[in-house]
Amino acid sequence: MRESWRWFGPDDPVSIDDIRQTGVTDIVSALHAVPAGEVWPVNAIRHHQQLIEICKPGLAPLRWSVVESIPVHEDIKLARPGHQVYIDSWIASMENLAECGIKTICYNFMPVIDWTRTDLSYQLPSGAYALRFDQKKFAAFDLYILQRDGAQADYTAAELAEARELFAAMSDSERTTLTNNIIAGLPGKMTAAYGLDDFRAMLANYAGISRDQLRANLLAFLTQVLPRAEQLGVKLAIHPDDPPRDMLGLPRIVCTAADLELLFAAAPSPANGITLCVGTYASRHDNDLPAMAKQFAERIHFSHLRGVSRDSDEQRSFYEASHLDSDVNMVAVVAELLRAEALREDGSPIYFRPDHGHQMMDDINKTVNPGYSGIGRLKGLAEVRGVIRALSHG
Ligand code: DNO
Repeated sequence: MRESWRWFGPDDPVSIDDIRQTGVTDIVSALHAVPAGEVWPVNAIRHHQQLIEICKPGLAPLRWSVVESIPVHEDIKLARPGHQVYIDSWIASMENLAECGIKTICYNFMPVIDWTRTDLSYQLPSGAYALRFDQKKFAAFDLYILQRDGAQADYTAAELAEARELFAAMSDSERTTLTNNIIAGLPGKMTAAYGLDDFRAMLANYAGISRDQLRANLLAFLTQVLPRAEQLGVKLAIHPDDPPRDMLGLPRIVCTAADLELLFAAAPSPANGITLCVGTYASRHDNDLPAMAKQFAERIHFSHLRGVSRDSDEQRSFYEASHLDSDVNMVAVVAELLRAEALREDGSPIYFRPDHGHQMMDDINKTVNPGYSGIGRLKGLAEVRGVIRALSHG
C-alpha cells in the first residue's frame, strides 16, 4: 500500500514541505480552479505537478499519483441535451493526465451535494474537534429551512415532530451555519450552490430522475470513458456517495456492495474500479467493510482510511472517530487491502490516504479545510502506518 496525502494546491494551509515531513511518498490532488466541464490543459497539469514534485536537493521528492477528482458535470449526470461536450472534456482531461504520467483517477457521480456534514466542529471528549452528520439536524434543514417540496413524505411522524422541535430551538446563527455547511460546499466538493433558491433549482433538475435512470446515465458515461482509460492504462476509482443513501429526494447509486455489483456487472472493464472510502461506506450499518474490501479486491485502486462512530439511537447519524477506534475494524480492512495488493499480477499498488483528521492541538488555532487538518491527519496516518507495518511483518 502506498501512503498518500491530499493537497488542495498552493492555498492549502498544509504545504507540500509540511506533507513531506509526514513521510508519505505520494500526493492526491486536482486542478480545483478549473470549472467542472472544462478540459485540464497539459501545461496546467505540468505546472501543478512541478509544484508537487520539484524540491531542493537532498529532500525526498513527492509524486502526484492520484487525481481526486475530475468533476463530472451535472449535465452528464442528468444526460441533458448537449452533455456530450462535457464527456469529451472529461476524456480529454484524462488523456492529458495520462500524458503527464498520472493514471489513477478518483471521481464521483453524486447529484448536487457531493459529501455533506451538519457539524464541522463537533467536540470530542478529548477536546479535539471532528466532523459530524446529524440526521435530525439534516431533517430540520430539509423540512424547515429548505422547505423542500414533498419532503414531509420522506419522514415519519416522530421524525417530523423531532425536526420541528430542533429547528425551533436553533438560533439564527445556528441555522445559517447549518445551511452553509450543507449547501456552500466542503473542500473538494464538486458543486456549490449560491443560495437556497439556487440550491432548490439544482435539486429540481433531478425531479424525474430515478436511481435506475441515474445508473443508466453513469453507464452511458463509462461506456465512453472506460475503453479510452484501458488504452491509456488509467485506473478509475469511483467514490461512494457520502452519506451513502438517497437524500433530499436525490437518487444516490454508489452506496452498498449491491450497488457495486450492479456497476461491475454492467461495466466489467478492468479500468472500472473504486475508491474504498472506508468512512463513507461505514456510515451505513449494513455495509461490512472487511467483507467489501475482500469482495472488490481487484477493483480497489485507491482507499480513504478513516472510521465513523454511529449514534446508538439513530444509525444514520455519526461522527468521524479516530482512525483505529470507530465502528470499523480498521485492522481487518487493512489486512484485506494488503492481501488484495499482493494478489495483483501487474504489481500495481493500492494508494491510500489518511482521510479526514480531527482538528487538534495547533490545528485548532489555524484555518483548516474541514477534515483536512495537518496534525489530525498525521495522527491517523501514524496509526494506520503502524497497522500496515505490523501486518506486513506478521
Ligand atoms: C471528502 C472527499 C470528497 C471526495 C469526492 C470524490 O473528504 O472524500 O470530496 O473527494 O467526493 O470525488
